[in-house]
Amino acid sequence: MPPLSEPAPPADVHALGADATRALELSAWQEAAPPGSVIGRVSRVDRGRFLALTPVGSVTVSTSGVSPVCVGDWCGLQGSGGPDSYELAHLMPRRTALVRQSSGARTEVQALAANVDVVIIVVPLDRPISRRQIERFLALAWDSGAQPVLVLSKADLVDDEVGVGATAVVHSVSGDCRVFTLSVRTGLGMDHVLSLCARGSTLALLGTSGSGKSSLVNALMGSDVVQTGDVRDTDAKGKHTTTWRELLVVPTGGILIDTPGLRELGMWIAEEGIEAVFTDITDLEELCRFNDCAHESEPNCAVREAIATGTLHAERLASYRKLLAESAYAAQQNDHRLARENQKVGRQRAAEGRRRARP
Ligand SMILES: Nc1nc2c(ncn2[C@@H]2O[C@H](COP(=O)(O)OP(=O)(O)OP(=O)(O)O)[C@@H](O)[C@H]2O)c(=O)[nH]1
Ligand SMILES: [Mg+2]
Ligand SMILES: [Zn+2]
Repeated sequence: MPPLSEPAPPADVHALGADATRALELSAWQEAAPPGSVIGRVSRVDRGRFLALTPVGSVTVSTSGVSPVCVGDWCGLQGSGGPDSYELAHLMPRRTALVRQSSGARTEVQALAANVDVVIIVVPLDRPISRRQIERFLALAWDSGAQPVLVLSKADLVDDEVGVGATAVVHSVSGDCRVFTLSVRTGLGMDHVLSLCARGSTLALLGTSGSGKSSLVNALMGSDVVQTGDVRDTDAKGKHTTTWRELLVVPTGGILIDTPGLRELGMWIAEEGIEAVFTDITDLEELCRFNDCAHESEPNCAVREAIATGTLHAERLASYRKLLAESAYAAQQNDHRLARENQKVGRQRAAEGRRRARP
């Protein structure tokens, strides 16, 4: 495991991204808590422990089993002397959470980051733009409750013509989300990111491996605090350089969460998040004659009419359907898993009952 960076202790919870309401909530907990308790924000989660930034510095908290916290969580910690002997005493309710379905045979919802205000989706201009991928990242971001922003990175690597073409493609799927171009090499667009990175704001970076997330972190931090990696010559894809999520305090006062490039986008997104990305289609659906219109062969279907007149691309309807189907499938898998677990508990209870019934 790489060495842990030791961040300077922040002066107060505001410096860790708390707004007035959150600060009140935190001090209410602190006042009722026993002496030696401290409030913290989770900055990194490892197996068996997590790190939290607190007004008294960075502390290590031991955990067992699946981590109860994720990066960005606010928590109350109970100290028992020494900087590394804290226990999790209270987890504050999450206002927003980036969640995805974890990879593997079992469908499990995994929180990636909590209490994020702005999700910066980093899309590199040095490889072909994938509308589908952007739609998925957008759905994940909208679903979290945070505000997404699309950043087209590495603008210095492409000529203007390519840049303009790529931007047009991105605008065809971005909906209400702001889009701007960035280069950490030339500084283009850095003023936009910096304006988002103000005190009281928490930003999380999302994007595929090699898209330039960690390079942006370093540019905002003003020094190389996280590792960046090369991309493959053949297809400009990254090599998964960042392997854990980390929360950092930016000199401008904002909080920044770097994340590893998501390997597979088989993520579970609630229907609400998907609908937020496809408001062009959901708006049209309201105009369909039947409110359960499947946009197949029903009469007076506004969606099919829009495709016929060219105001909506058939491909976009296909993306929308595909994401909704995936979401329904994942939800169903989740139900199956719960059902199986309930069955197991039921069997255990029955076995206990039988044992007790024996003389
Ligand atoms: N020319 C140029 N290269 C960039 C820019 N931003 C990032 N890069 C390069 O792109 C490569 C990948 O950057 P990273 O910041 O490591 O990418 P990442 O998104 O953090 O990747 P993972 O940690 O693997 O998910 C590195 O070689 C960077 O130097 C940019 O604005 N211009
Ligand atoms: Mg990285
Ligand atoms: Zn219809």
